[in-house]
Amino acid sequence: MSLPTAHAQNVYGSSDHWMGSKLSAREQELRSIMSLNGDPSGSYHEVDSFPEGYNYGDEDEVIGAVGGVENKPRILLMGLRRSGKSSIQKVVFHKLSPNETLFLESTSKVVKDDINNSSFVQFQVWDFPGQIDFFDPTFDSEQIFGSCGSLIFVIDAQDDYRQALIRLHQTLTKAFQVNQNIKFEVFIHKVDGLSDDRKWEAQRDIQTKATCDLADAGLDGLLRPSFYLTSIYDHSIFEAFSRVVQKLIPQLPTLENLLNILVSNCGLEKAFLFDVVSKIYIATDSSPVDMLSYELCCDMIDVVIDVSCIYGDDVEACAYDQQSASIIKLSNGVILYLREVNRFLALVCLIREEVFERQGLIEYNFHCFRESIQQVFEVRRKTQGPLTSLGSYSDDN
Ligand SMILES: Nc1nc2c(ncn2[C@@H]2O[C@H](COP(=O)(O)OP(=O)(O)OP(=O)(O)O)[C@@H](O)[C@H]2O)c(=O)[nH]1
Ligand SMILES: [Mg+2]
Repeated sequence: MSLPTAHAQNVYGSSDHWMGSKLSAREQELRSIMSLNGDPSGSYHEVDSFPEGYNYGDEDEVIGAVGGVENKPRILLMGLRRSGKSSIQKVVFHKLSPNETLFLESTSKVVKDDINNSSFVQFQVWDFPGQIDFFDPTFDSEQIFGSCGSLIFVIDAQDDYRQALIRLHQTLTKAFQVNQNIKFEVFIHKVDGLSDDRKWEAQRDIQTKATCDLADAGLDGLLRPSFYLTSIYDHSIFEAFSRVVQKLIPQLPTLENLLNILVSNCGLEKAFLFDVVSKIYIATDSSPVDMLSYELCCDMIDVVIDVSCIYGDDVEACAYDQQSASIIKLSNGVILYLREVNRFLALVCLIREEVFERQGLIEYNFHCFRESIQQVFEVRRKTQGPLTSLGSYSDDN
């Protein structure tokens, strides 16, 4: 059902109005956010073509290699041996199936992985060997922690974690000495093997002990790590990584605001802005995220890509393009709605069936939302100067 544009305009104003007033205010805010965060290394590069085979390629590089990846925000994966660092990186960014991680070899030197799937999501993941020694003179902590955005410390919750807690404390304090702007994240990992009670117990125990250690070192209040329960065998690792990545996106408040406007104007239950390749959500509206909704949305992306790959007319064509859209009706009266936002991002929403009767309004507001996202890119292109042209982005869309 499509509603006349005139009606839509009466209710929501013109496209310009919906966007213009909001964005001009947001634009100012965005500029200040960007200058505040002022990350000169910036994740602002020209958008590349969709990675082949819906993957980022296996262009892992060893530290010291030269190239354009050097100045992107870094996410460091640290933790004891066999805690699951490489598995996390391979499952989230290289589509390795969790069972295949059983055959991963132990990492012997730092491996850099360039994640370059969209202009909003550009960073490097550095996977460290478990046996790294901070007191080794060859360990250059200035270089490693200096321009690091996030440090993820992985703890194997199925193992005795006393040693891991000691290492966690050493790692946090060492990194904090060098760079006080790092976002510290602790993954309490492999929780698939634990009962719910043991999961919460492990989280409480690890969180309390880590916080006490920091308090003893006089760092409580200064250094506040976030804790997540994760496993590669369910969506928890994607959800946790989503929240880590979001903290590195300076435009997050703008994106959240746009999603909030969309949700309230259309009466949606929940809306996620997904990076299609990794299924990381780079923003969502401000209502709480429930894991089931997130999993449903992830599954929907898989279905859309799979159906498109199998039944698409043109075998050569990309399985995700401007025409990509899908509506899936669930038996509980909820509708899953997916629309392409640009070649890397998709909007995935949960909508109640009765609300979806006003599909025309939803479509109209989606177009306003899509335009707004492009304007956010445009603002960034202007503020970043001619070197990081994102023009191709909107042209292609
Ligand atoms: N049950 C379970 N096992 C996991 C999970 N994540 C990783 N593993 C297993 O943990 C083992 C070690 O994983 P790796 O990813 O090699 O660990 P690592 O931290 O990179 O180890 P090093 O490179 O030696 O430091 C593998 O057998 C994985 O299959 C998880 O979420 N749950
Ligand atoms: Mg490893």
